Amino acid sequence: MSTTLLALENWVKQVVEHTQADKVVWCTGSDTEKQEIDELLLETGDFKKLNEETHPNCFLHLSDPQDVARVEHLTFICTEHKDDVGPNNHWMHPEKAHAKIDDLFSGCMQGRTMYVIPYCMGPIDSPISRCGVEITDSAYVVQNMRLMTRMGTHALNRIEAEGHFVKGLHSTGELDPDRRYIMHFPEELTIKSYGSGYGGNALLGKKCHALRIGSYQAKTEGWLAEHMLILGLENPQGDTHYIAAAFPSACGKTNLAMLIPPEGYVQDGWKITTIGDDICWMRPGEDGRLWAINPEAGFFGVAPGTAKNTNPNALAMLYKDTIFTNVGVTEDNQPWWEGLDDKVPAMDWKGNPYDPEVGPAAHPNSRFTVASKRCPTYSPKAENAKGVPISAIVFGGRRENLVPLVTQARSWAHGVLMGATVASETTAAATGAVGVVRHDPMAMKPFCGYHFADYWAHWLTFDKDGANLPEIFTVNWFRKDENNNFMWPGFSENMRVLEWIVNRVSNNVGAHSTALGDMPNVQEFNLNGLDGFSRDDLNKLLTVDLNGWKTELANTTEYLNGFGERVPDALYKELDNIKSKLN
Ligand code: GTP
Ligand code: SPV
Ligand code: MN
Repeated sequence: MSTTLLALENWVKQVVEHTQADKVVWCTGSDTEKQEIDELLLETGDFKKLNEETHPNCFLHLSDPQDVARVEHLTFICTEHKDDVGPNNHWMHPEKAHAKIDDLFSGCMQGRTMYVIPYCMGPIDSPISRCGVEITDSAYVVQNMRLMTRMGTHALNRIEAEGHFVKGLHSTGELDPDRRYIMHFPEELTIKSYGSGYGGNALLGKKCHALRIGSYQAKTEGWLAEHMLILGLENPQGDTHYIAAAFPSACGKTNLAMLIPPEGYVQDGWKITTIGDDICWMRPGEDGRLWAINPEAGFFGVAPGTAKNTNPNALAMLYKDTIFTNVGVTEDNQPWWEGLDDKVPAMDWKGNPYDPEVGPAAHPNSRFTVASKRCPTYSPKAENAKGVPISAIVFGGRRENLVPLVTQARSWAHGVLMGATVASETTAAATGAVGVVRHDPMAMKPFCGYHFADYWAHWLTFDKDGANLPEIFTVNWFRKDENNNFMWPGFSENMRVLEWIVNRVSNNVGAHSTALGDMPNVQEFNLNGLDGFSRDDLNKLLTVDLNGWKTELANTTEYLNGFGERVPDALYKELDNIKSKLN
């Protein structure tokens, strides 16, 4: 027996019996364990060693080509009542779901090793943190969980003391897309995932626990589990504001979280520190503010587009102790992806000689896994048990037209409406068509574990006596001109928008009111040192296209109507208010 917790011991025994695993390994999180599993992965070919001189302790993993992204059509929320999951989720009755997936798990680990990974989402000593145990037959998953969570003995100690945990059962199965399911049982705090080894489908602490199960728990317990980065922005006076921002998958969270401000800002004393890049758990503190932690301990970031000029902090952390998944490699065995530099890769992500006629060297959703502490701007505050107080919440999406660069909500309820009505172009982070505009409220479309209407109602409950809530904003870095070029330079220049946001929070800058909300006065917006971008250009990014917005709001109304009577009246009131201002 490797635990004093009977519930855990019994569950592990039962899984061994059911899956017929050959061998059970209880993960401790030790360095020796890491090395042993690395060696095993090298032996099986699941890891390939990268250039030890340029990239010490870095490995390449190439997935099955049919298993490279989240599979939303195979992801289910399984609750007693169908109504509870809403039109935003696929539903299956728990009894049916268990039967279906248990059948797949039956005997699936014969001849395989089963790893038991106790993990803690959030700092080990934080009351906001929550623990889980993932059982998996994938050593690759173990090595990713090692970087992405606080796993091993410390987590097990906390689980044994608390007596409860989220159960996550995972097997790569046959990696057959027709024998694949990602199932969540929020009422049982249980996850079962079969047939995929890819990130969000397989690292169960991340989207499955921290967002789908987490959002369900957060609703019942009075907190928020969100698909948000958290950054600290220190101004030249030395005050730090924490900003949480929700953008859909592959829409810029990692980049913004570790942004290095433009030269002039750095000289003036502005500084950005990183708390998290994907998930934020926050709850009201005694002072009425929302206090947030990053439940993760690492970054599972998009590789393509990561370069010296876009995200130098990411490059600085990626030359060591990193797992690369589905990238290409150069002749001298260095990881390579589109946008990195002008080298020509030798091998593509399928392990074939690189041929630009065939496709990109790196899969568009290729990823790096690296510990947060490798990030040069990683903030020691990320380890705070209490979390950090949030001054501003930002919602965003990828929209090539219509949506302005930045807008501030008039109130909390208006901000909740803004979040609820975000639409964004789909990306390679999930299987399916790319570039299709779809509604993605609060960037949670694939991740909210219950009915969206109840989720918006939950958001609205935070506005109560004694609350000291963050200001809410929307942004869009992705407007394009008639030549299909991005109109806003983005990346480090997004600092200019962050400056406006914190100045609004501390009442240091003006704004003008529009139908959509408050927007920067073009003359006041800091464009110092930004070559090739004029006030006219800025004006274009801040214009409200009245007719375009009338159509957008008609779509939005139809979308909200799709959630039926559970949609809070307050959202319709805010929507009507915008409509009347547009007329
Ligand atoms: P997930 O990990 O899937 O949740 O994605 P993410 O939201 O963290 O997105 P990430 O920061 O990895 O960016 C995704 C893609 O968008 C990358 O290819 C980036 O280079 C690109 N990107 C990020 N920020 C900007 C920006 O400000 N402007 C433009 N044009 N592209 C950006
Ligand atoms: C996302 O898709 O939002 C990611 C990657 O952050 S995954 O782990 O697959 O969810
Ligand atoms: Mn994400």
